[in-house]
Amino acid sequence: MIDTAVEVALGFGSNVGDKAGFIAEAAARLMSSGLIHDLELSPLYRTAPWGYVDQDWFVNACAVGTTTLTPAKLLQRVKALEVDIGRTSTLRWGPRVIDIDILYYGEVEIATPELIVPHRELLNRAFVLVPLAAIRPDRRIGGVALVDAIARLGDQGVVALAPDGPYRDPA
Ligand code: PH2
Ligand code: MG
Ligand code: MG
Repeated sequence: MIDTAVEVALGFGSNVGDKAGFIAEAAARLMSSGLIHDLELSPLYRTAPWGYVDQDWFVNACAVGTTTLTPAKLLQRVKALEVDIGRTSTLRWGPRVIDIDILYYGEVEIATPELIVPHRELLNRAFVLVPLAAIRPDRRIGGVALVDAIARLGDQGVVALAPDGPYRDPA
């Protein structure tokens, strides 16, 4: 625990099963378990798979809130939540029920084998930048405005989803 709450940003991704539902569940459980307070969830986006492209499309979103957990403790709790929600795959960049990444933790910079914040690829991935900029349009990372980072990227296939679908996979 730390004395003063810190603003953190989390990135969510899912490309298996009820993608949007898993993200909603993650956000709800982050709040109900007291890991994150005053959580704001971004809109949901349908995104083309990045890295390993031969897999289903993703739903991505970001959330911002506050925490009193240390970065290491937050990471530990977030990883446990991924497993609780049903994450089993360990294939790097492969299909996953839920991925929850710490994008930034206040202005803190951390580089340990377990955790790098700000997230190493934050400024390069539209599926993270676009949802994050939707809720934190003025945020800068390493001196770079999120909106400028987005403008530098080409089209990475990130499309906002209407709140009531058509994003749910057919049953
Ligand atoms: N996550 C990955 C690898 N590739 N592609 C998209 N579109 N969205 C993701 O969340 C994602 C990905 C590894 O974390
Ligand atoms: Mg992850
Ligand atoms: Mg990830």
